[in-house]
Amino acid sequence: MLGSRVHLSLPLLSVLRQMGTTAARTVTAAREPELLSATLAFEDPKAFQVKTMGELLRALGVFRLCSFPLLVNNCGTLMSIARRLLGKRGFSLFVRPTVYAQFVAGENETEIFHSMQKMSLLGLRPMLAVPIEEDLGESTGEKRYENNMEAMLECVHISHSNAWSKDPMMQLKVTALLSPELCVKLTTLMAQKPYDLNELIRAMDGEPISFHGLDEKENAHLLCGLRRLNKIAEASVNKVRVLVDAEYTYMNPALSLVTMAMMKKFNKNDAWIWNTYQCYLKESKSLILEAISLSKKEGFCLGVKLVRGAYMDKERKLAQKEGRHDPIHNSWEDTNDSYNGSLNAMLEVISEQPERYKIIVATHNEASVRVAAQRMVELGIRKDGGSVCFGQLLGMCDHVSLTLAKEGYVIYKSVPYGSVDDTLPYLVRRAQENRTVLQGIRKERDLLRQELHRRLKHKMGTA
Ligand SMILES: Cc1cc2nc3c(=O)[nH]c(=O)nc-3n(C[C@H](O)[C@H](O)[C@H](O)COP(=O)(O)OP(=O)(O)OC[C@H]3O[C@@H](n4cnc5c(N)ncnc54)[C@H](O)[C@@H]3O)c2cc1C
Ligand SMILES: *[C@@H]1O[C@H](CO)[C@@H](O)[C@H](O)[C@H]1NC(C)=O
Ligand SMILES: *[C@@H]1O[C@H](CO)[C@@H](O)[C@H](O)[C@H]1NC(C)=O
Ligand SMILES: *[C@@H]1O[C@H](CO)[C@@H](O)[C@H](O)[C@H]1NC(C)=O
Ligand SMILES: *[C@H]1O[C@H](CO)[C@@H](O)[C@H](O)[C@H]1NC(C)=O
Repeated sequence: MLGSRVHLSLPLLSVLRQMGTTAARTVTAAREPELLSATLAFEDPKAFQVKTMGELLRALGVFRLCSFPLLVNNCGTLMSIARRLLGKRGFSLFVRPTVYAQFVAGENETEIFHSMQKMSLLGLRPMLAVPIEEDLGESTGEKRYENNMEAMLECVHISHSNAWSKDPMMQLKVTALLSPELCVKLTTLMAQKPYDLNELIRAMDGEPISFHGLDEKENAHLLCGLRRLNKIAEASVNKVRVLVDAEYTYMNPALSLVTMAMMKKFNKNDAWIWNTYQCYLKESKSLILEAISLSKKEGFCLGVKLVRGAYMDKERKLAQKEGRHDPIHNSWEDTNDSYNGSLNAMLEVISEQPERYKIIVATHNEASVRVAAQRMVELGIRKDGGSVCFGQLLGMCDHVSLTLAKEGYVIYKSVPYGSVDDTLPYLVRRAQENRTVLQGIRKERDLLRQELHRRLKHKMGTA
């Protein structure tokens, strides 16, 4: 008995020593899950040894800016005023070396190549994202959507054609290929009478289906949009996993509809198309359970990107304005519980069929990451098996990502690329992520400072 305990603990002990903890002596095999949380303490400033001095200082500066609530809460307005006052070039001169460099990989393949290569050396995998964003009233004709499709096809190409791509992923925004207005209309129509997945699939293959409730023009646009989605899925299947983003509640059902159709068509043997679930929504848990049972009924593999959700303020304001009930959980704690519940539901089906169900735990929240890692041990899910992976955004919480990579977990960094103007709405949202900004980043800032001090001391010691 004692022998087996010692045997089981040895590899963990050595990990603990590496991480510099002293808790090792109390180790027993029965307490393995707690041990694991000790190794995932995310308190090791060594994670930042790989950063250059410039990167270290930049990160500290940007996070310092993010710690002023006044600045953060009005960041959208400030950015657009600065953009108007300074003009495109002047604004770019100011934003590029700071906020942009922190959160965006670059404008084109040449520029992103460097940062991707470095990431892959650290054991991080890329999840490229073309930040094309649209909300209602911003769309302009079929040509624009065709251009967006070309940009996404290029993203598929960049994602899988380089040495740094290992089982690559990319993000896809449906509203870049199908007008947000139509997505809203489909959402309303679906509530009255559901659409048939098979009809959508036939439309993807080019059949001129006429969908109920749409006029001729809308129907034609839907057919074009479905063909665009089909083209991207065909280009990426067996090469790049495509993770469809969740957006606003008044269009999400339509986005899920086309995503489910793509899953049914392309996910026969493996999850190439994934859908996103936002746990800040009161209905998120039932949506996930629905997706699981649909995948069983229709026989497709299900990939899930689990996030808390990025559009809280806008959703709340809109619901208030329209006198609807708030679709977002009442408190952060409720969102947190909801995340835990959905995570658990997915991990349980994964432990039964890891080849048919996959999840990316897309969060910067250390507690959520630890809970996931703990449940994986309890359920016997392999950390390097690929059915459970983790995701963080480029430039955010590198201490979490680098620790996970070091511990052998599969970890992706979401990497947006594009011009300053195209990535602006994305940058504004990053600054506004309250909790992460105010808590997680505070810790990252402390770790960055420790690393800075260590280097300065080292420099003075050798000088
Ligand atoms: C790889 C990746 C992909 C992503 N894709 C998407 C996507 O497709 N769609 C999308 O919407 N977002 C997406 N995101 C963004 C994600 O939603 C945010 O990064 C996330 O909300 C931040 O939460 P957290 O778990 O990292 O941090 P935490 O700090 O633990 O949580 C902050 C989040 O909790 C929620 N919250 C905060 N206060 C309250 C409150 N008072 N009441 C209720 N809820 C509250 C909000 O969602 C807030 O963003 C993605 C993120 C990553 C890393
Ligand atoms: C990539 O972008 C940079 C900066 O805008 C530019 O200098 C460079 O010429 C571009 N390279 C290509 C191949 O487009
Ligand atoms: C959030 O949820 C996790 C489980 O996912 C839990 O460990 C943690 O204590 C929760 N935090 C709060 C503040 O409720
Ligand atoms: C997380 O969810 C699981 C299952 O729903 C539950 O057993 C567990 O107690 C939850 N953990 C926390 C910390 O809430
Ligand atoms: C979070 O941001 C919102 C607006 O973006 C703001 O009203 C709120 O005060 C912020 N919360 C904290 C704790 O800074």
